[in-house]
Amino acid sequence: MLKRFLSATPMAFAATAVMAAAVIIALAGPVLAGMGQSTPGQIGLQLPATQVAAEINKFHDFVNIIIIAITIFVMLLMVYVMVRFSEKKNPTPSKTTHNTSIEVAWTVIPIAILVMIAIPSFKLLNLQYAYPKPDLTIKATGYQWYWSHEYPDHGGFAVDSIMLQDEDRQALIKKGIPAPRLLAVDNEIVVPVNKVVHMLVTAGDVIHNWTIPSFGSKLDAVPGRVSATWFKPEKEGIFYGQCSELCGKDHAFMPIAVRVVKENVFNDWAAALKAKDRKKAKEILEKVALEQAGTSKVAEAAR
Ligand SMILES: [Cu+2]
Repeated sequence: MLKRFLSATPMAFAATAVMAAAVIIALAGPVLAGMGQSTPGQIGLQLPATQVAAEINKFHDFVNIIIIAITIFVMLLMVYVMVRFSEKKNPTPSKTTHNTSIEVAWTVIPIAILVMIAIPSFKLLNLQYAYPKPDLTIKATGYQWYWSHEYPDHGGFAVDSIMLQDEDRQALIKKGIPAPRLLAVDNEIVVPVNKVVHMLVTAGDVIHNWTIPSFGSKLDAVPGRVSATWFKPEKEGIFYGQCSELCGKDHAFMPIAVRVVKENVFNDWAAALKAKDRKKAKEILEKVALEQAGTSKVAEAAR
């Protein structure tokens, strides 16, 4: 009996568990996720806009399938044992204390699962620390409670991003520019599409954290230390993040907004800021924001 139970039942359980896990991931993941910001009812990660974020999403789904499969497998096994080997159904219990093959299996299978997880995990780490040659470098400094972004290779101008209050958001929304609550800022960071951006991240007072989930970027901003990450956005649009290190009373109100635009638009914007023409830079951005809002509406309607 024990032999038959060991050979047939766990295999069937395992197969059911893996299939159920795969179905849950496939249904819940991409359907509810948003691009560049979270969406109501979202379950999965935000949709990726860089290769690193895409790999993080894949790795997350892969590990989730394993987790769900193991949970379902153990649960079914416990239910089976409780029913099949209850005192009523099995009045004289077996005196077995050792079973070499099952002991080998419960040692080898977990090791194999960990190796299966370790290989893509190290590959992903390697990609995150690859630092391809930069086309652009931006230095982000976190302050209580806003972000300042310097462009050292474009004349060193700086863009301070302060969260928009409701009145200013409504003014933008009236113009047709989306300005989500707790995410929209007065001065967005602008980067060209398909270019490698090196982010240098530091802080001026306490520890903050610079992050854009759709880029797969998250880095502590530590006073007196400069950390680095990189991203290469493959999609145009607006991508939001929020300070992710508890930094004081307005921690929840220092969002990060990165606008990814065509290279010529970026060049015009950077040239305007270099010439200290903030009004022109703002006009360029508003125009792009309107265009991008239009295309995302068209994309939504086509869905
Ligand atoms: Cu902060």
